[in-house]
Amino acid sequence: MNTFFARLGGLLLATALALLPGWAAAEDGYELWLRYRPLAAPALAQLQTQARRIVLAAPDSPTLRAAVAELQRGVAGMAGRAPALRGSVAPGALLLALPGRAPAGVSVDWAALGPEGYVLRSLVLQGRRVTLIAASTDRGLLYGSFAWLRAAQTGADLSRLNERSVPKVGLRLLNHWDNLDRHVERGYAGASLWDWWRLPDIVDARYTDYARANASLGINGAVLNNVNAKADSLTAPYLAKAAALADVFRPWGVKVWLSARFSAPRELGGLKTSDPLDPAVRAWWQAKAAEIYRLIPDFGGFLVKANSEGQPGPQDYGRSHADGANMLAEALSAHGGVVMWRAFVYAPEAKDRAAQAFDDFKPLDGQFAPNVIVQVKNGPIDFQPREPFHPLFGAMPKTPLALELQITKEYLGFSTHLVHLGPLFEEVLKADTHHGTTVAGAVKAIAGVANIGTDRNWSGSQFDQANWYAFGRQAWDPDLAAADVAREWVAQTFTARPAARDAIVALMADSREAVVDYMTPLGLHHLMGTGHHYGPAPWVDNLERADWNPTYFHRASRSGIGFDRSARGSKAVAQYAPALARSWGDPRTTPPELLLWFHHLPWDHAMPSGRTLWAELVARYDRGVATVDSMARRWAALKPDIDPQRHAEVTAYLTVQAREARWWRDACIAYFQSVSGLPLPAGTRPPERSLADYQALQFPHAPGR
Ligand code: BDP
Repeated sequence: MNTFFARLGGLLLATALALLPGWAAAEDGYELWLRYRPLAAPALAQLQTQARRIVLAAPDSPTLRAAVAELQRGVAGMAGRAPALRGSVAPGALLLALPGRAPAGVSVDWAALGPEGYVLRSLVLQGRRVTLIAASTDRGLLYGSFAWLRAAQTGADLSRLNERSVPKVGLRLLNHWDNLDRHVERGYAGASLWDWWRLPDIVDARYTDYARANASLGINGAVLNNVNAKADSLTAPYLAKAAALADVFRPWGVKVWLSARFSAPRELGGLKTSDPLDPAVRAWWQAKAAEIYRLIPDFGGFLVKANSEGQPGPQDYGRSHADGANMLAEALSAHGGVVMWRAFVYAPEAKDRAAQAFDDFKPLDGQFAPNVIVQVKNGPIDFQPREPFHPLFGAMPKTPLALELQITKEYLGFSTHLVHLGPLFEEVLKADTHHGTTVAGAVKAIAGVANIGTDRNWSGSQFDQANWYAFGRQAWDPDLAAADVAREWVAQTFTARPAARDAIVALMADSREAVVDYMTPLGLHHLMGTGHHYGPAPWVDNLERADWNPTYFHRASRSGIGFDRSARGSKAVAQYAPALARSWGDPRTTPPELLLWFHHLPWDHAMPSGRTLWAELVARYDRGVATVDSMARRWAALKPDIDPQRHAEVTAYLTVQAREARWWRDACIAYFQSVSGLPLPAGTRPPERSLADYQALQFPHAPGR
């Protein structure tokens, strides 16, 4: 072929690809929400005038350099040319300013910004229109830079910025349940990112991208290893490996933390005991802390799971949780470190598993050292599709608390089911404890059990990235609406076109209630299969511990269903503030969403809908299935708006989810019907298979165990 035409053809093809909204690039999800794809007019022209150069009114530092590099990368991606670093204020400058360095005319209440807050402001300075990014620290500038990039990517008017943001909760951490062999407990996104074997010599470039992504959300710490910890993490070779990661994370404001095994003094130190009151044990931890801080001067501290599910702890020596936590706190305090002591405890002899953490920890209020934070799961059982908030929130006024959320969806369909967690996070963060504060207002730290692994898309599915995103953004500002956060994520990740963007946001919003409906409606909980927690197994009643059995939680019989936690039952409802204890203690004033969490009721109990409880249960299972079907239809209609690679991927996942929502519905209805002995409500589709068929399904190799 004539070379002229060949060239012309190539040119036309290149032009056509460039016109597609960013689809020419591989869309495998690796770039997360930091894609920085070319903007279209008029946003493009605006960006070009608003980001012509970067001017620094701040001393050089690795964090400042990270901020500048990210701004340059973002603008280069969106506008085609990176803004140069220049010394003087000129029109269209992005001015990064710290107190004492800002040019005349900049007026900011620096102190009110604290160590992490920032201001983004469009203003006229010395007669020139510029954008000010101001903060009290270089970390604040980093967060402000990411906020500006978010504004640019989501289509905000960059000439009229006026935003001030200060995080409401100081510690915002990911908890990685990662083992040293790279298996991730409850991980559904591949292996652990941390290549402990090759560290510290080989430092994967992905560690930087991980830290960038966290910094873009304001996540400022990462616990690297599983709460079911091995003492090995505290040995010199592993500390050197952790230090190498800390070096990568540091410019991005992400501190390294470690889960500490309570029996380490015996296991590593050769001591005869790990008794927290033993002077040699205390000395061992002090020396260990000093060793860690020599390697990692900004080490965050320890996360500890003690006397929980077989882990060692102070009670092995007749000591209390406070004794154990305070000993570690003492070792860390000289270095500014913190102990996150988990309250996830339940003993086989407890009458009601949901009640135990409160019973054990509430009496310890006031006994913890100031640098201990008690870390409490969002609900009293274990990361279910819906739980009431944990009664400890607001009930330990003298103890700093942390809220532990689970981003990895252990009980919500792993990374296969599209379930957006923003609404779940919002529900708990904004819950009114009736102790004069919301849950978010009652905590000093928010931790999220990470859903991150070596999968190209980081989280196992495209939409699971949104759960990492939502966690970070809602931890930074718990007052944000989950839907607004989802809108930001969609605009940066899939499309900023309003109709398509909002359709995706609506689908995400529906997904949370859908999973509650098709798995555990009306306050039911823990009906999942043994060990793996994936599919339905409400019939299981033969496990080693009663409180691992689904039958323990739903208590269904011929006469009714539900766990009675009212005054007639376990009385756990009395752990809530009086106003809540009253309303949740009475089935007539308990919201249907929590009904069977707190009450055991006859199958013919009349529901607000006019149906019997039995008919309502079936209707909710049906509604869950119908919602997933509608999510799949709505996604299919979005095909023209989404790049082919990710559209196809999500479609495949939704197909699995639709099939498995039916599995959940059919297996649960088949089982509950076998117990209630009631006919299916008129017009109900009977389960596809027999109860025995569902009961026979086994999943010995499910991931994450
Ligand atoms: C449960 C998980 C288990 C964790 C435990 C915990 O099934 O793998 O070790 O919680 O939080 O959700 O300690």
